[in-house]
Amino acid sequence: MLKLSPLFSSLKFITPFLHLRHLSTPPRFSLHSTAATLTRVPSNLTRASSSFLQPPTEMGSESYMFGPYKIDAREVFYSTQLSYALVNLRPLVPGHVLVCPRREVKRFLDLSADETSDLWLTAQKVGRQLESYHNTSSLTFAIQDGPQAGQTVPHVHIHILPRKSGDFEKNDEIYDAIDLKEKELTQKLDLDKERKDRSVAEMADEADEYRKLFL
Ligand code: AMW
Repeated sequence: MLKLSPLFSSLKFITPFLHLRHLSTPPRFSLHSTAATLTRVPSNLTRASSSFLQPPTEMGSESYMFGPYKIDAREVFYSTQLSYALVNLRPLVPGHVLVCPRREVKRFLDLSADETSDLWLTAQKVGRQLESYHNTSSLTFAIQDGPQAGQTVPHVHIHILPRKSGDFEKNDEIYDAIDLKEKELTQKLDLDKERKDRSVAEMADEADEYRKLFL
């Protein structure tokens, strides 16, 4: 059975800080408009039929790169010829996963039409399964496209986060949590213990569970 990181129990600890952060430093932009931008799916994709989705590929011996990181194949739970989905090293909520193009592309704008279609259709498929698996009722899809948008790994990735009532004090605080830099977290929140990288074994266990959802 999937064992969840102790980080999840720290969310209530994170949220008061996020709340204070809003009070002390007014956002330079509306979180609502950011959320809308982050989650907007290209209109041509809303009409796409599932036939555009590349068929799933066999997994096992393949190698995957996530920016500069070589990803252990055991952490990947779904893949097509153009995209793959992996569990997160430091998930913010249960089921926080990433969907990436196989090609190492830094910016969303650099994806081909086929890669863009496949990436979002893969995200849709993964999101549907994880929402159900985690017994949640909503999903956050987010891309931080470029370093000034908060991207820390220079390889396009869609964050998928199953959401449920009360997971964050205010819904949009999830975007702050995605954006918070490691340094800021360790300095201000002393979350070293909770935020430490998960082991390959723990991530592989989670990926094993999710892989069964796509058989
Ligand atoms: W970004 O700030 O670039 O939008 O998000 C990077 C995400 O990638 C974070 O959620 C982080 O936890 C995750 N991450 C970083 N390195 C790895 C890795 N080697 N394997 C899985 N997830 C990773």
